[in-house]
Amino acid sequence: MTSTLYLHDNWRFSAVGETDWHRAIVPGCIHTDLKANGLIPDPFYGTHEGSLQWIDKQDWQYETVFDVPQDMLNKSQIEIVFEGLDTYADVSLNDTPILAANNMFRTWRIEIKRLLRAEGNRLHIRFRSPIQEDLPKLERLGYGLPATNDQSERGGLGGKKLSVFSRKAPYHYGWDWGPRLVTSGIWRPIKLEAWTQARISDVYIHQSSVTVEKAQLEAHIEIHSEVEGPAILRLHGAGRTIESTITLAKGVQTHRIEIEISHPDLWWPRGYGQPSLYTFRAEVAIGGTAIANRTVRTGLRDIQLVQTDDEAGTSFYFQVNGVPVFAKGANHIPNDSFITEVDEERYRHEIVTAAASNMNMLRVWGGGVYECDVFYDLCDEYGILVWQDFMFACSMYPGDAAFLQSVEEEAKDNIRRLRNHPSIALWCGNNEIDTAWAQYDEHGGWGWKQQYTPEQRAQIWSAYESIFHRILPDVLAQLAPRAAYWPSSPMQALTGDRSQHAKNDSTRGDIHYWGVWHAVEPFSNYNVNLGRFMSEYGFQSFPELRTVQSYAEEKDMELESDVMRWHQRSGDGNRLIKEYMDIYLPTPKDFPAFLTMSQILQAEAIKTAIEAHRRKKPYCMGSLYWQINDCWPVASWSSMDYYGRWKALQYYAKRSFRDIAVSVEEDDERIFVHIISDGRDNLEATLHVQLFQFDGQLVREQTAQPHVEANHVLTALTLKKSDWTHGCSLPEIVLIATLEHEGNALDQKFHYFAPVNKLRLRKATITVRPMDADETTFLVETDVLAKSVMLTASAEGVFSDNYFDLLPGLPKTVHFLQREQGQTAFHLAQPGAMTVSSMCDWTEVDA
Ligand code: BMA
Repeated sequence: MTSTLYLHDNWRFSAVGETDWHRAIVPGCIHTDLKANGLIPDPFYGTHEGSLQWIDKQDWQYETVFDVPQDMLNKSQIEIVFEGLDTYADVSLNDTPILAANNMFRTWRIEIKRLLRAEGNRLHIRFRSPIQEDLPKLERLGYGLPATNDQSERGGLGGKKLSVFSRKAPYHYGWDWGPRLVTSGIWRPIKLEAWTQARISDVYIHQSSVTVEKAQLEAHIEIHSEVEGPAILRLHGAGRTIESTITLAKGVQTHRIEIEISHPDLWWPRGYGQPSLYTFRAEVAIGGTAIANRTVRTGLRDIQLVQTDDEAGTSFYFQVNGVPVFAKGANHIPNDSFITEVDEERYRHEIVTAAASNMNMLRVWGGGVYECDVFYDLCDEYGILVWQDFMFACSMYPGDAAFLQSVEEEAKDNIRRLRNHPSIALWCGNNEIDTAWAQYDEHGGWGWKQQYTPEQRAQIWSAYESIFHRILPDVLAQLAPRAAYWPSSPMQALTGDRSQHAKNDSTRGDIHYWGVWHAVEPFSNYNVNLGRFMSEYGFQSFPELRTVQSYAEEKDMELESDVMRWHQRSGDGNRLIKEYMDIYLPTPKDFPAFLTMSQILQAEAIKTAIEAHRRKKPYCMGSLYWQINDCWPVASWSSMDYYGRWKALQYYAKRSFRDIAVSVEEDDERIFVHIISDGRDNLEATLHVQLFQFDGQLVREQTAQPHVEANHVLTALTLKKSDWTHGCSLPEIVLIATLEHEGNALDQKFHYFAPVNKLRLRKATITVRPMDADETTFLVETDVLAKSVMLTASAEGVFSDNYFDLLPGLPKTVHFLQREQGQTAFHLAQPGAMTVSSMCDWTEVDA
């Protein structure tokens, strides 16, 4: 059997050329180690990042000394495994060089038995500065490559954008929501693995066909053997053991075992069924003794990306086990600039948040990292589908042989590591490069190609085609034959002509719609600019005051202060938030109120988009907003801040993504009440529509008994606006649509007849009363319509609902859920000190 020894102890580090050594934490990185030793200040505080740009210009060395137990030394093969080195790393063991690593995303395995001794082994890693390493590559190429988000100026490199030359997380070099902190270090585990005779190096459960009746699987079991001759190969799983006699050869070989499971427990995305999982264990035995084994987990499902022509264009949706799934979710970026700071609890908090927000998909965006195993394990467990980008974003890349080879190896390593995860629905080549370069549209794109000579252009595009149209799809087809590949997000189709590139009115492929925000278009444009699959759209906000206080002092609490501008990386971000706020919301009375109102603004924007996309199902089959999380405390498009604190948007998304949802819209004459079902069963529901004055007086009501068909959108009621609002003052009424099934409320939406800043809101007196002896559940009531009721708690956690509107006579019950370590990320708990307020409290409106 393989025995394993993690080499995470006794590490120290120093700057190359210096003699001072300091304690290091492995896995970790140079920035976190410098900080832990008090050698640099907190990189996220104030403007500290600016003074830390020297770190990436310097070479760093790490070393440890370790012993090896005798039983391990006795094995005939001893390998050292580096699951991730960031990035240019020269490794030596007992003064013999064993590895020169050059790609952060690769795994390295080296046989080292001959170099090992029982005691005092010295493992030394020298990390060459990624900046010094890559500058000559730029010189050699002779021209720069576009890399829109690379903040080279901040790094003291002028216009020299080096991110494209390294296979290293692109966001380390800065992004429009992230700092420039170019790390070096041992970012994933290092271990010794020792074995004799044979080792099972990989088990891939290939799903040849999966239906409700039958799953036909083929286990591909890769064995590394140093012996030859007969052996028994067994596969345990799904309540049986399949055994076959094999003949081992020396070296690496793959054996296949077929498995048939009738009526399998299928893996379903959240909302469609249980995300059932199966565990398979492969075992090799010689002469009656098991010598190697390996366990993997997977879920059985059939996933297809369906692109078929229809009268409107070409579909773009995921079909899981034969059911078309409307993808609801968000884009994910790395949870930290220093990825090793993200422990399992933080990953769990994110995935539990996604599931609790009624999402079923996250997109692992291409400017970050191929995520850690635990991220995908959690997605498997919570039924969250993954749209997986390869790590390329908003840049053009070199096409020399060494670079292409490195990309190919990186793709192999990561596909092999991740291909058993049932949650992965799609592999996508890159983020926004097809659209930015726009090869076939001379005047299209982001103005990149126009800077180059015809020869340079040809060279750059040829590198693009090698990576995204050849290497990545080929490797994927070899290693995960039934997985879907999409060359770039967004794109229309791989046509090789102008119609390849995405547009806001594309009737095929996916769309990133940024007209609202970057082009200051009105929120209502979300209703018209939508396509078959909305893989990005977004709107910024500020984090809450507590979070701002983690990086700013009282004197910085002003939009134009250096610190507030430092923690805003989208050029015009702060101005855009203000501009939109002037259009849609009343004026906040002070800075803390401004922070809160920015969250309401963002939430209102994204709610408009989500509901517009869902109402257009099945034409539109996906809505992933930009972005669920942050990598440091900052103003950004996130719905949850760096500390995992839910912004207003997270609560709005939870409501707008409900599996069975009500959505109200109006035109000049009519009010439409739609019911959107992502459910798998038909429902006989009850729909109440009631019109109230802000003082709680009922003006008019109507009830309907709609038949809600599974997985459909229905316009359940169309009301004549003039009849319904007759005799009312429009800024003082609200229409409330409530959908019920067998006495349970499925959804409730408030709809107003004037923009929020024109509503005649009055100062509300809101009471919050505990409903249980434990004081975890509360009844919230008001005396007059209260807009965006905000509850705060001194404990870290979330409320079951928040930032909701409240009408007299319609009290609301909420409970508090605390974050916790362990199996569930949320549990019912006391919120500690609470406050309650609503929009009138944050604006200049007086009682
Ligand atoms: C997109 C993303 C990111 C970016 C975001 C906000 O298009 O792909 O590159 O951070 O917009 O500008």
